[in-house]
Amino acid sequence: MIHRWLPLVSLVFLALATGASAAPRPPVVSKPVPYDSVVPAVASAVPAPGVTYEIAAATTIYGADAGVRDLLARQLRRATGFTLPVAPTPAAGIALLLSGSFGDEGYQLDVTAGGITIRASAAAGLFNGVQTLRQLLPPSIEASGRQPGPWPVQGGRITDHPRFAYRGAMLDVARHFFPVAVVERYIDEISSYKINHLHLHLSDDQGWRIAVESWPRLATFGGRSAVDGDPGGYYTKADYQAVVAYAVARNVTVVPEIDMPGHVTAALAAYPELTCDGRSPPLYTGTEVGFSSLCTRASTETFVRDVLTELAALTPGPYLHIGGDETESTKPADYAAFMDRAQRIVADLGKTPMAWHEVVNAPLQPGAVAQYWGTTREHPALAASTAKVILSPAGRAYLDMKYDSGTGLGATWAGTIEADAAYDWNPGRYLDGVDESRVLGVEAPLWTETITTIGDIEHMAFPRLPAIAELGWSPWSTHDWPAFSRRLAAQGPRWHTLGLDYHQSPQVPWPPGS
Ligand code: IFG
Repeated sequence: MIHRWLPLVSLVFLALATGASAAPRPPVVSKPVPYDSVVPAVASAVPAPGVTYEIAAATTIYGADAGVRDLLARQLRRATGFTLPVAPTPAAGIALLLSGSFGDEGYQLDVTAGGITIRASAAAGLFNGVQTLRQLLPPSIEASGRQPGPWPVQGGRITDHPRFAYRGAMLDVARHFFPVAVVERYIDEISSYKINHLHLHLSDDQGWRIAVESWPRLATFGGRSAVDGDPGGYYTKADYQAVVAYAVARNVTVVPEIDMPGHVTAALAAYPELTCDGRSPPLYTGTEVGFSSLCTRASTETFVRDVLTELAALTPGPYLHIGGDETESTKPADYAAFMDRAQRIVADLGKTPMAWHEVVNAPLQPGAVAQYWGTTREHPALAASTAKVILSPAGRAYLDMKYDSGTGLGATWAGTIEADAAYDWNPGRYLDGVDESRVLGVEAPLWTETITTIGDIEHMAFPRLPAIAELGWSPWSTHDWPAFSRRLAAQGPRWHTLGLDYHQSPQVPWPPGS
């Protein structure tokens, strides 16, 4: 039998003897990423065919704004392994310049064979330009360790700016608590798609998540519970300040929410004086809504003022969100009086009140913002009000809705939302009687009744959060599902490299390596 193998064996020896190796390894040619792969779609892109700049060992990153400059250097050093020194004054390589008039968050990105320049009027614009630049590099740039490269960037010019000023993501840290590190990773992920607000839902029936010195049991007792009896927790002031600092460095404004007068069982369990009958309910670990209410009497106002005063002092952003949703256990007249007073307290603290859209059933403070979460395209009271509007239509933007009937996590009360449904709506013309001029922007809430890990968060947020990010940033003229699905596909290898556990939507032509 061995005779049958002789020819093969001799062939192998012959090959080895003559040094003939396997087929030559194809050269690693990283074609530059095309400009139309970027999410959100940019306002204007003029590629220069055949022109590329290659980030290499000699590249320096320079610019006066050390924040964005040093953040970019850290991000690029990891995967390239290059030193990438930073400098405050011009040098060869990547320039981040504060010059010109590009609006609050706009930028201009120029790539020539000699270097890359990002110009902006403010650091926010430089940050946004850097997010675009990251997407113009090969997906392996997102790796946490050194990759072979090369690191070409398509030559040309991108001029870009947002359609809406408010592009938000909400994380419900009350139903389930998430440590600072998880919130910071989520900030990394949302800010890479130019989302610039993180709304933290800090209190609800199932838990109180922020330390309040004047009412300590809110967190120390009210923070013990979570849905299904899962581990509770809360942010100390230092924790919250760390999240805020991390967010600010990535052009993200934190919007804290204390949900009132409903969704308050954790607070009532901590302080019986907040109830009308003086008897605290037990801590709650279920998932019902609408059954709790603060006792809306004068003494409760002290509680509201104390809590919001401490929260305002920790929050550099302009908004305090006071909730106001699902108050079936509060009499309408009491609700109106309570929300009127709470908004005045927010305004007295120099902040702008934000609330769920039910707030239009109360007198509105000038400048108050209503967050629409309905499932229809009309809300007459909201249309008739003076409120500015943030759009979070539950059937489009609620990331806790299942993708389809096969999704393990999430709910279906507002329907199922696949990638195309998250994308195919126009925030500028969504609500009857609400003109685009009243629309501050969009926000994608992630409620966490069924969400317990960063993997769960990422599975529900990706690919739908980038869809909401594009609706908030890109000109409506770029709105096109087939093109967007290809742009989403280009994100797949990046998310794979990041170890981000996204939903491989069957609607998206994911490439190999996704
Ligand atoms: N509605 C409740 C949330 C949450 C959500 C889950 C709002 C404003 C259902 N209120 O959405 O607390 O339970 O999808």
